[in-house]
Amino acid sequence: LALACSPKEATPPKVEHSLTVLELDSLWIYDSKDYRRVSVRLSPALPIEDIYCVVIDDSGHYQNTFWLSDNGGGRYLNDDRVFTDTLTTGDAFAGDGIYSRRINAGFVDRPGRWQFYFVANVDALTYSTTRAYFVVRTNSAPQFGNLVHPDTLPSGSFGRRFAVTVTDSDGAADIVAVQLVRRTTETLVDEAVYPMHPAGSEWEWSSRPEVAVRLMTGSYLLQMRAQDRFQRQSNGWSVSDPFEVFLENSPPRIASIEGSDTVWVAESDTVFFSYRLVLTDDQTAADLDTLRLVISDPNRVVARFAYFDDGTGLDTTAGDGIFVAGFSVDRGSRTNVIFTFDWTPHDKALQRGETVRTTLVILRREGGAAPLGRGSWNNPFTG
Ligand SMILES: [Ca+2]
Ligand SMILES: [Ca+2]
Ligand SMILES: [Ca+2]
Repeated sequence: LALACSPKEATPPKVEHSLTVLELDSLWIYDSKDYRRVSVRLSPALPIEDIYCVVIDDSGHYQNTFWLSDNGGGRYLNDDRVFTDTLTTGDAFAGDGIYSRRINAGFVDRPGRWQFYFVANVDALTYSTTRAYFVVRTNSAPQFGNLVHPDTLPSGSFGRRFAVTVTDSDGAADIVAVQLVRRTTETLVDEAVYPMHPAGSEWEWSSRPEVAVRLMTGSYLLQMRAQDRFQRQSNGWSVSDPFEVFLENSPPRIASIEGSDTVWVAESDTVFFSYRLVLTDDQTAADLDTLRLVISDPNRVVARFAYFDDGTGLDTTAGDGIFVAGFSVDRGSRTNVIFTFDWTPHDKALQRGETVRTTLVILRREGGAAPLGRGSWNNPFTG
């Protein structure tokens, strides 16, 4: 009796192992190529290499197998299943007893209710297992309901409401983005994209003057589009019927000009002076392009310049609608002649605003001595 008992007393106490599913979506979209992480914890942690998972359908038939690894996120090279991520297992820390694998929904050949059956080989004789159920289903694309939009966005209009109801039979939370898109009429290529915001059962967007930047006044084709989580994986969209909106863009105007109409120049001087112009546009300064200047004497055009609101030279700040034009004159400049300055603003649709005229007379401080010059418009520091 004593001999029969002794081997049993030498067996170490049995350690209970458990497998717990940490990460597993309950819902998978059939045919989705989006990788998701599946993780299980083996506790207590053991220095075993892998845990495998068997996928079984609702009739108990085997479908697939994949391996999970505690390798800290490196590649997993021991299987070549098309649905497993070949670049990383997705495991966060090596050796912590948590085994992970990134897989996509390609592990099943049809939608349905499935089961993951995880198995850890704790030692040659003991297995630890756990199972989890989940559903693989097809996706329903978002649907458009009532669509609200203005027929015209008048010049500079602000806060005109665009709204649409979007539903998804997979639940409202499945919708990840709704956008208003302006398209070119011929090709339906995106020209401009405006994210819409959820507001109750609708998604909405309010107009801003900048919408018509760079556009000639006219009819434009707009469309709303929505994307759910499944579509995001392939950058697919559900689109509404296109609709036309008349967008107005008026030319810019010159609000003010600061600068002298008379410049005094002494015989040995070079005199620098400048003009500061404030321009406004119904699409804000974002639509301002060039400010063009034509300088004439009573007989002919003597110079042409173009200025940009680009923050270079005398212009200290780009995009603020303020333009600065700088000049120099010296003893060679023509005196006692009325020069006209014709300032014309242009917007980014190359629409020309109204020309504003200023005049300039150059007077010599010491009279009589200097010869009449040819008249030169040096422009050493353009705005
Ligand atoms: Ca959906
Ligand atoms: Ca404009
Ligand atoms: Ca500026």
